[in-house]
Amino acid sequence: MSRPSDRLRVAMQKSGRLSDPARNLLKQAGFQFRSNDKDQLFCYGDGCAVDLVLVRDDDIPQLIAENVCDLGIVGRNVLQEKALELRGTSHAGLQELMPLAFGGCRLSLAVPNGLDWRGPSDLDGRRIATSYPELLGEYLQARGIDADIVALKGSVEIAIKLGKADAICDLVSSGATLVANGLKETEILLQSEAVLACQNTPFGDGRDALLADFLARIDGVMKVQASKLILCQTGKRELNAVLRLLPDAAAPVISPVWGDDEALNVQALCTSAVTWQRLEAMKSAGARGLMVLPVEKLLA
Ligand code: PRT
Ligand code: ZN
Repeated sequence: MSRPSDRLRVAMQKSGRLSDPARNLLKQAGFQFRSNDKDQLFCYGDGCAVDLVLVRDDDIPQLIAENVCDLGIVGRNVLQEKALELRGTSHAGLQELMPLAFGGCRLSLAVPNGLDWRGPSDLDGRRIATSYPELLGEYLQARGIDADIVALKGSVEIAIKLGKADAICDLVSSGATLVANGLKETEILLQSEAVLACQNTPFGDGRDALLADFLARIDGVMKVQASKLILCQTGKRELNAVLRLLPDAAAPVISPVWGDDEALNVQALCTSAVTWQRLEAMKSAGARGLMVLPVEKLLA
């Protein structure tokens, strides 16, 4: 099915863990929509060439593969599972364009607490319940493990109690669900987060330019979210020790302090986490008056 080439259609989760952060991301990137009513399934872009389609997260990869939508915001777990499922069919291939730093979780194997776990080969001849049969199948095959995959749509964590499986392969975030069900995490198959997905070939029409602009804006928002401005003073002799603690600051600005020949001002734009531990280490290295400021907009 061909798509109009003068607009981008973005699929995202209608309601669930990813829907609010996905909407916020688009809002921060300056995209607005005519209806913010969550019951509406199609939201027309207001003053922009981007429209929204609100669906279940599991449907997003297929909508992209079938050309119904151009882009999607979806968990890497769902994207990779569907990409494996669509392999060898006539559907277009899928790719991850950009990780989005929310919806973090991992796809893991878990077994009952009482089981003595020696390694993945313990699963030989066992039954494993999962909603991710493709990813699990690929993992088992790569290790030559012959186990039965019990595909379930939900409630995977109780499959062992129900006598349906000996182990499970499910998403884990805090780990509280596993603990509540007497299970322990043994192997991580996939680290996941929300990602921007699309087909793995260029559109070959006006949407390629729209996509480039869309990505530049999303990238700008991601960089701002990760960026912090650090201001402090330090002595000339301590400067190098302080700068060593700012390896992520591309070009720190160093300037004199009025009336104090031995002191310097340091201004650094940091692109990774500025933790209390890091600030304490900077103080021990000779930094004074440390101040951390959020960044609102960045234009490189
Ligand atoms: O209705 P729809 O199909 O759209 O939504 P859904 O119910 O299928 O998805 P939803 O909203 O639950 O999750 C959407 C996406 O969020 C997932 O595909 C993941 O990419 C991501 N995500 C992040 C998670 C979790 N964290 C998560 N903890 N998805 C599910 N869980 C579940 C997990 O399955 C388990 O039951 O939470 C439980 C474990 O959580 P902890 O914190 O106890 O470990
Ligand atoms: Zn779902």
